[in-house]
Amino acid sequence: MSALKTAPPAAPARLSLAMATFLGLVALITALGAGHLVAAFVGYQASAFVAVADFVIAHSPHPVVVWAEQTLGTADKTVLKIGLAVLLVGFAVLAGQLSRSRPLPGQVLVGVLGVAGIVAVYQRTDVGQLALLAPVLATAASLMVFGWLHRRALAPDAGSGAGLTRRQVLQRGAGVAAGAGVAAIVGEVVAGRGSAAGSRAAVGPLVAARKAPPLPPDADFVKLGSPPFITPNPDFYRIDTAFVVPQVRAEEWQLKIHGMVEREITLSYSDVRNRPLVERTVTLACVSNEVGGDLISTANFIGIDLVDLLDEAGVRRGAQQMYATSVDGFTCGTPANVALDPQRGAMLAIGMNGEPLPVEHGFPARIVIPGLYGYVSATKWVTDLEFTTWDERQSYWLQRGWAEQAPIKTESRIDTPASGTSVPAGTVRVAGTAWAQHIGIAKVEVRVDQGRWQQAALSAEVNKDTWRMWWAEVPARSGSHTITVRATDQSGYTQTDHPADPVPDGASGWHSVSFTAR
Ligand SMILES: Nc1nc2c(c(=O)[nH]1)N[C@H]1C(S)=C(S)[C@@H](COP(=O)(O)O)O[C@H]1N2
Ligand SMILES: [Mo]
Repeated sequence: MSALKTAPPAAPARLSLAMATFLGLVALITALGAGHLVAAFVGYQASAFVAVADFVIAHSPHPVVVWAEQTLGTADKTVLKIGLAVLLVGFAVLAGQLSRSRPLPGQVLVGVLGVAGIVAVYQRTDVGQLALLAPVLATAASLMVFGWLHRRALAPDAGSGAGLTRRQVLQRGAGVAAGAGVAAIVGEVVAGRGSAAGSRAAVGPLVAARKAPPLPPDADFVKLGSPPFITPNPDFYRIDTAFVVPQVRAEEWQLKIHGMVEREITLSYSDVRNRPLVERTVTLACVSNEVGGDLISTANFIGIDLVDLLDEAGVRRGAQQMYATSVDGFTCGTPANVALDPQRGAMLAIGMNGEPLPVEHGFPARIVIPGLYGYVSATKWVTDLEFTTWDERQSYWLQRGWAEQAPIKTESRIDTPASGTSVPAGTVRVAGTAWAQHIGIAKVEVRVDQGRWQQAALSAEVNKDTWRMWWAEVPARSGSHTITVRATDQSGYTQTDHPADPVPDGASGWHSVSFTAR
């Protein structure tokens, strides 16, 4: 019977509420710090906080966004950030408290949040696959730290072997949190230095001397099922060949205009910015858009008139194409006569819907030329414009078999009802959009099954370079039906029903949608 002289302090079977909460918060701080650091290298928008905030913005119902903008103004983003922070702290506290006796329940909650972060980043169109590393590593770090501290806090023989005293756990936890804080700051510095985000944030508001005319109230029929007239920046379709979004800082950006010109011109960002800016409402479309597809969006672009610059450069006769090069090596050939046409409204754009161009849409500067598919007209991160002949240079997509001339085809799309849905039988409301950039839409017609064509109501025309919304009511007895749309443009041309693939110069054909009336 030997008495134990030095009994090890008994390990708690359960963590105190305070300790459990502490561990939850350390796990949260670890995730945010690690995520922010990794995101600085793989894409700023992949940082959990940024991704989740943008996800909320993109998925908020339209009326909520309008309400937030009207009541909170530019403070809406701040309110959102604070709200998210409160929510995350709440989750962290909950994760901690669920795990008073075992780490597993809290880890499951952290894991669920991690998966949500991964989905939010995955759904983004503006970061590459590599960006998934940020939420993945953040979740892994958080799970490890949580499990490690938890086991130490509950382990027997605290203070001597595997276990730690309460004080030691607090010290280690605080140390990890401080490390995560440093990681976040390093991430912010790296992102601010190496990426365009910091440079973009410093640009400030862009105000056009010549603003686009305000939209008429009946420019869209959102309530009836058409898309909103102006596409919010986070929803604007994105197409490019960049795996990682090019990071160009405005201070370092230059545009050179050369080749078959009288005078070479080199412009800096402030050269562009300090000119009187013009704003134009333009609908961009991608040649890869299938019939019924959504690679088409509209924005108010702010920039300068390209013709003014080209006049200063003095483009020589005989120049056939404006061959544009992006920092990432992408090239794009625009017919010179289109770029030089004063009626066309070609722009060197630096702003989009009141903000500097989003990084993924070409910050600091891009080309926007109404009426041509993006691959021959809309170079993002543009740094070089060379006037040359078609023989001399072959742009990226021309080398891959796409057409040299690529005016956007007159097309139309049904947005409501969605394909495969059921609606009450009787009168069915149909709505959508139609476009014939630089010509203008004259008429949109719909028909049910093989019935007669019926004219749809059109929204007010904003300008000929933008899409136009339409709606109609059609009869439908109970059963399955197909509804079809076709547009006629202001040149008198009616959309062909001949289906064509996007290659080589854009898809054609009538869009139709099947639905069931009950
Ligand atoms: N640098 C660069 N610019 C580019 C592209 C690209 O791959 N790289 N794609 C073009 C294509 S095919 C289209 S449709 C438009 C899309 O512009 P958005 O992503 O802003 O919608 O950008 C054009 N500009
Ligand atoms: Mo495109």
